[in-house]
Amino acid sequence: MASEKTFVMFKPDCLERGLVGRILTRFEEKGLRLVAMKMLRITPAVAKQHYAEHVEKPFYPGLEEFITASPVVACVFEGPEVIRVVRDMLGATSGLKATAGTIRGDYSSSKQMNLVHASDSSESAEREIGIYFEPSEIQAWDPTLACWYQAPGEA
Ligand code: FUP
Repeated sequence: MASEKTFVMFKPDCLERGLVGRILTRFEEKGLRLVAMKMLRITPAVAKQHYAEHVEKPFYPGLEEFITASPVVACVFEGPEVIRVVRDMLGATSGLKATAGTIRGDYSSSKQMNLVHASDSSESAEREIGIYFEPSEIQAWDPTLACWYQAPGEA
């Protein structure tokens, strides 16, 4: 299984509620490889780029106000099937619908304030990583303990 990369973003509600460490820990404990991370404030222009498919929707103005309201933490994780694995860990878009045990199911009660964004396909992962990171900001590394997270040939 080829390794892939996904874009993950801790949204303003996650920072305001002090949940970045707790949720990042879930990704680390799962064994996902962190290869890039930065804190930034999303501008309205970047919000329109990130949420291009939603700009014309009625909920977009509120979404832009929310996503630009406080800083975010943007990350890239790498691993086999990591795009699907992270989406499964997040759960459904609305925290009210997300299954208990998922990140949104455990910590969110909102559709808009759902704490964490993650790419939903390899095309969106490539596009979203390109919005937030230069190629030189992404680390290629092999954690020493990687051999205790996956058997030879799995990663
Ligand atoms: P997801 O892929 O689960 O993050 O969700 P979507 O791509 O469907 O939506 C993007 C963001 O728009 C979500 F994180 C939350 C927000 N949203 C709303 O605020 N209201 C809606 O009715 C739908 C989505």
